[in-house]
Amino acid sequence: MMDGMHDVWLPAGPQAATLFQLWIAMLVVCVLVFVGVMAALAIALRRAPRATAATPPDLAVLTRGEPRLHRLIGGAVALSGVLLIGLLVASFLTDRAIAQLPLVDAVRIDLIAHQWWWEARYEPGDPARVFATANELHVPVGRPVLLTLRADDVIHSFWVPNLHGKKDLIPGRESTFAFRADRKGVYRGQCTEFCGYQHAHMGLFVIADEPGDYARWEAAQRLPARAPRSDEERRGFELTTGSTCGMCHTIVGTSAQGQRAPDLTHLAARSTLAAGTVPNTAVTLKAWVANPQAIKPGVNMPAHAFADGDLAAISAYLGSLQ
Ligand code: HEC
Ligand SMILES: [Cu+2]
Repeated sequence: MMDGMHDVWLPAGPQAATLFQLWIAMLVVCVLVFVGVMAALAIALRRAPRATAATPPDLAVLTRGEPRLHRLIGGAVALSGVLLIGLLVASFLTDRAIAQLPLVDAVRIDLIAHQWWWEARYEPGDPARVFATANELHVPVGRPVLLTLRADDVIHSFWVPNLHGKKDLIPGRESTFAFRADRKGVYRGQCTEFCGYQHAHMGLFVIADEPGDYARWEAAQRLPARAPRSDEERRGFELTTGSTCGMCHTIVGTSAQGQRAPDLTHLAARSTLAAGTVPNTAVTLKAWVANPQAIKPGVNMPAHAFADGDLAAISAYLGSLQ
């Protein structure tokens, strides 16, 4: 199964790099302050008078005052203020920097969060070029990506740590989010706002391809579904389009036109099923169609009572949808 990096320590884009720098700055300041406080505590403990129960109290300190101590404490308070304001300024500048990604020639994607999967519609503004996929977003290296975020049911949150920070997807409230991947690779993401039973199984992958690979992927995604080639695939096609699947799923070029579930037109081009829950293989496909509840309990797809041979045919057909 696709692993993918999932690590704020390995930024692969300009915004993740800026956030990483802020994180390092905060870590350094906090470590220095912590070490300073601990050192002051150690000195104070060492210098504490070794009094016993019988030692009379030193009342002279009441009239003498402690001007040196006051200066020290005043200085430490002032230094804390300066450091905090410094971090505030750094955080403000980081916010500005990550908002300034140039969007020339951006890949536009509508990203809609569902319980518990991600719907992606590429180039939504252009009816001739629009296509849909789910859970695995390919993007070209070096080109900005502009996401329009929406949620279908409850609040979800998009987070691909190697590429950017988090952003919530809120029902009824559209927002945008831009990032750029500067290094080829597979970057794992995760819904980071608790959204119900299968929240933990709501992963996604951003696959940053070289521009040529991306162009090939994009061109292939835009084609309608491949026609079945073998008898088994044909049987699978008939079972899939002839049963309830099409009420929820779309397979472009067939009668399956549902809008409630992942687009299956090019299912075989994805390496995982059900938002990164299981690898996409003939075995898992069969198991998933027969009883998705066993793999992802509570999922919004019912079990289907097919005979074993029929399941194999469906799996063969879906597995052919490159
Ligand atoms: C009531 C709606 C519904 C019906 C009917 C339905 N599905 Fe699904 N299906 C879903 C939903 C919702 C998901 C996404 C589940 C998730 O990941 O949380 C899904 C996921 C899948 C996936 C995984 C897709 C991916 O990209 O991860 C496959 C494959 C699939 N369904 C095949 C089928 C087949 C084949 C049928 C018919 C036998 C069918 N489904 C019937 C709702 C439905
Ligand atoms: Cu969630």
